[in-house]
Amino acid sequence: MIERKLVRAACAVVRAEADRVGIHARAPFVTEPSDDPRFLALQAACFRRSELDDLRASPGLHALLREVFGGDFVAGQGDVVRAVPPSSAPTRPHQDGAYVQRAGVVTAWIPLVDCALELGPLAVDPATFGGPVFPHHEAGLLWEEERLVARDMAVGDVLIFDLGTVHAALPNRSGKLRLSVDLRFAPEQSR
Ligand SMILES: O=C(O)CCC(=O)C(=O)O
Repeated sequence: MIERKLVRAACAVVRAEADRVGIHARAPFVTEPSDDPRFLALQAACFRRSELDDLRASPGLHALLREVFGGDFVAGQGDVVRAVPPSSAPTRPHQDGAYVQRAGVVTAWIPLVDCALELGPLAVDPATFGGPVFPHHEAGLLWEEERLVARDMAVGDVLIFDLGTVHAALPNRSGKLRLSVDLRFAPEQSR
């Protein structure tokens, strides 16, 4: 469990910056989000902010990382802030290990708002946790949808997975922005 006050503070920053850079519920991404200048502007604006640093340093999150993986973790290994309007193409199935070179990196996917299934949370294939990384094509991995599991998530929840875990986002079918961050951490001893 992550301290809710840290999540709410980060959420206020991401919501305000999304609004400022023009990411609104009625203005979906028509390309890959990372090809949209608003997405890049959001990253630049948010990661200067201390509220995001406070979330990366969350004692609750680091305690969970220690419990799941053992040892201490270093933040800032390729973080992404997401404000996903309805009707944007959801993130396709992939493994972070196809894109992240550093061994042992883990991802904490954190909804910044209560994230029921209709808001498009992340889905994972639990059977792939700890497994090998498969070759990806340009659009990710072809993966059977039935293998992906998602749950309603609430502020304070976190989904933690490793470089081998196949994951994808569900479509955002709500009328609202889905606000989340993916924070990446490396094991302290791999520095
Ligand atoms: O939030 C998303 O849409 C995708 C997140 C993701 O792919 C990740 O956390 O690695």
